[in-house]
Amino acid sequence: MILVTAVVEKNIKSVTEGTTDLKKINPGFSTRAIHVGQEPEELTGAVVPPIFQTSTYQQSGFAEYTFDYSRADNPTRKNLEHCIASLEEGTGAVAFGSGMAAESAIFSLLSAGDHIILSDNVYGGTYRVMDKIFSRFGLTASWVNTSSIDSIRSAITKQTRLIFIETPTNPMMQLTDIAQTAKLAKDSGVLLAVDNTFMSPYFQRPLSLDADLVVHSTTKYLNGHSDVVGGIVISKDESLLERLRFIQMSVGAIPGPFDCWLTLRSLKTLAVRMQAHHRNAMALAHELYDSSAFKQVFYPGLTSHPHHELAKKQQVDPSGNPGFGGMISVELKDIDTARRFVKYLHIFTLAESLGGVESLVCHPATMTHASVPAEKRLLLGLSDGLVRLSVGIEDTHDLLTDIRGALAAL
Ligand code: P1T
Repeated sequence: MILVTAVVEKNIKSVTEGTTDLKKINPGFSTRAIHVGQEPEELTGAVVPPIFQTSTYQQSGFAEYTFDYSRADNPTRKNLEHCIASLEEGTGAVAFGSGMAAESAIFSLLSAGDHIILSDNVYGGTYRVMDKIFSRFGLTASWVNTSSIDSIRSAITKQTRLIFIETPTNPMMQLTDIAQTAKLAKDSGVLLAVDNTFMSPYFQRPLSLDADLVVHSTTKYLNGHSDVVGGIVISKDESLLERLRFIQMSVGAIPGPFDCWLTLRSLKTLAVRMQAHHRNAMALAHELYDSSAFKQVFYPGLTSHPHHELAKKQQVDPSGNPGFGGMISVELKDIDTARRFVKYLHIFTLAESLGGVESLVCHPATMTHASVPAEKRLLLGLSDGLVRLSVGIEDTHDLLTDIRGALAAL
């Protein structure tokens, strides 16, 4: 029993303090994705750490414990937080039960009367939570085209505390210059948060460009298998992390241990998955661009994209090679043409969400962005003919055949 207790304590120590051996070799992205927070378990030698599927923990005396209650902390969740913090080049991360819960934690750092500047095109749920929930608690928001630094600058007021950007945006694929925005934020005493869901840390690391906070819907590329809903916030600022941990523990929007474990398992293949998403999306984007069926094709990897040069600089893999991810939006003539195009696809499944190994297709106006008022959608260029593709990692040839078949049937 004493031996078991000692081993368990050692395990907990490695969970809470991270891997010291790894630090010695300055490991690369995939090594960290596979090993940080995922050391073999010492009690049995299991190469894959077990799931700590427990709500509570035995305490050795009054207030004597390492873990006390799983809303406050859990070893499997901590492993996930360590791993993603390392991939995003942060010093810590705080995991949540969904991307929206993670974003809500960031907004909860603010107080009534504070002002936030947000990208005018964001995921519909981000618009909804600000417009319908946080506005009732006295936060004010300006929706700005953050691709223009001058527009951000002129929106800053004395009450501004946070700039929240999505880059590329969902679903219009517009980019914001993270380094330039971070400098403006620093000069103005304002925090910068970046929703990095579309790129994943494999293709974009905002903290290395001086952002204060990175947020993910881990539901998407980080988990990558369309079987978990989750979210996370990463930072290098210990005081922000402390406040976020307090919000995590107080509000309690936590992910369960099994979901954390599944996401950790998925992270091991993040690099190879992202390369495959990028490869397939590049092939499809060229095919779509060459077709006369589309009014516009939005993919930052195309030289025709207005932010292609910024994408080449800002969206790079850990070796510095540009990568543009797996998301493409296309504009068809109208909603009926969009409906027919989607109907003729066989491999792409009509569904919300993105970033999984399987290809999905979505109609933002009626699905992910239905909560954005129609006039606002049109101002963003988000027409009823817009279709969003989440390009999976199936065989490139099969995806091309699927697209060609749908175009021929149109
Ligand atoms: O669904 P959830 O895990 O709560 O994540 C919200 C969210 C946050 N940020 C971005 C950029 C997102 O795309 C999302 C969720 N998006 C979809 C469900 C979608 O199909 O676009």
